[in-house]
Amino acid sequence: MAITKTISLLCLIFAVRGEVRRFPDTLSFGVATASYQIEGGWNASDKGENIWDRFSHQPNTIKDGSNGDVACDSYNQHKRDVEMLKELGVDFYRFSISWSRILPDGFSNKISQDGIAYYDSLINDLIAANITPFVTIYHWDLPQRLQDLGGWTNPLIADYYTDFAEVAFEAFGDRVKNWLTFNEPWVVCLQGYGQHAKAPGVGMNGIGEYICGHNLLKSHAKAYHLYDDVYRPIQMGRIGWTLSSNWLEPATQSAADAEAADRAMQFNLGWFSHAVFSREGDYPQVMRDRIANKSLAQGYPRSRLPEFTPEEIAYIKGTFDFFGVNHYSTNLIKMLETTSIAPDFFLDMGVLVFQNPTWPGSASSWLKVVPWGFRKLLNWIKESYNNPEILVFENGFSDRDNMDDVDRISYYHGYLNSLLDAIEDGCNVTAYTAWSLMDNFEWDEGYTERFGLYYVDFNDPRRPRKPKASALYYKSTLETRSIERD
Ligand code: PNW
Repeated sequence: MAITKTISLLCLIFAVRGEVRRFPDTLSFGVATASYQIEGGWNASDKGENIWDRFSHQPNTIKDGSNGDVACDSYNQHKRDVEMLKELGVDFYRFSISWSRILPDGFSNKISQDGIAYYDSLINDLIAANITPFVTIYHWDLPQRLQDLGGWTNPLIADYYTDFAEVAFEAFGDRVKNWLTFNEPWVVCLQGYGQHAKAPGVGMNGIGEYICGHNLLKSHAKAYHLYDDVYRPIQMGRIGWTLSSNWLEPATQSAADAEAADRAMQFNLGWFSHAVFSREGDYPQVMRDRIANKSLAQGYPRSRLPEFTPEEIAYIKGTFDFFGVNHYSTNLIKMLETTSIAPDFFLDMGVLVFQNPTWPGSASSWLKVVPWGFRKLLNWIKESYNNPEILVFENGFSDRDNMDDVDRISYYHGYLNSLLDAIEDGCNVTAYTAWSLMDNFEWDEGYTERFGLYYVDFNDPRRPRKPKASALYYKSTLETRSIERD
């Protein structure tokens, strides 16, 4: 069989190459998914409509015209999911809670008992299998009714979000000890509110993303404080969030490009990390200055980037128990200053973002294989924020339709080596998460890009899952807690 052949070939290569690198005992391994991408059951029981239901049911929003109505059918098949997690031998499973499955109208006056029962059953099965649940409270599926009220641009969303988080702490916090408030606010705000690419597709470039980000930061802080004040003393868990970041490498040795890359890091990771993890708090100075200056030049009476009060800065600063990061790829950055009447996030940033065409690609246009960027990113976080505990919550590779996924294996092999390099550099990384347990609904790309360790047949109504070669690679890596040096 092809897969067995691939595995023995890899073993042979490793055996010839030699040196084994062990992962520290302090590093735990998991896999991740998200509710809308795997659950299906979009209108099961009393579940309410969310922005991805609405968005994907409109024509011409999703590349292959698909949606997450059924997805991987995990709403009915979570027992099989737990079987797969056991087969892989992971320490933890990161999944998210669908807000409108728990609170059909978005508000906490009405709690769905079926929704609670679904996650109860999943959590109980995980704990019985000795797999630690890591729960993302929000992974992009806002209740549509709350979007009708402005979604993340409505300042009251911080209250509604914290109400939802409280329902989750109350219902699951006796067993769930690891919480993430948000997955990738940068993508939520930039692609959902600045651009049209992702739900709700507001497309208010240079304005929508900043308002979204402002309210999202406040929502995160509010939920953190609620947990810290009320639930931590009784439930004794930890809470943070996970931010996406590519590594941004200067395209040339010039001082201008070094400055441009630095600025791009601040507009990407820094937009959401500076307020929470830095000593000073607030948005990065370079963002505040540039957006304010450009806004005034464009005739706006105030900056398009909203301002925090000193009280808000203090309230948001330090709201973390760890630094969560999702990492996939690397970009090259060149200085590019242009003026424009139209507000635009990328012109605010003022750099050119591109990739080296010789870097190996994937099924996703933005995802090139650049393992060394992972080490640089982890070191950047270590240097910028006083060596925090880092948990990597996503890392992975996309292809199209492939059981014998040698390119995914080589991606993981390269990135795990780079992770070990970073740990040897002194980065305090304690968790690594592969995205994803199985192929799933890849947002606006539909089912055209597959990230799974398990293959899912989306043409079969039973959505059968089969381990790819990479699942066996990950399993053996977790068994031996070691890899071969690259
Ligand atoms: C993440 N980029 O999104 C999400 O958390 C997952 O839900 C998603 O399936 C996965 O990565 C793969 O895309 C990203 O443009 C979206 O760099 C875009 C980027 C990175 C991550």
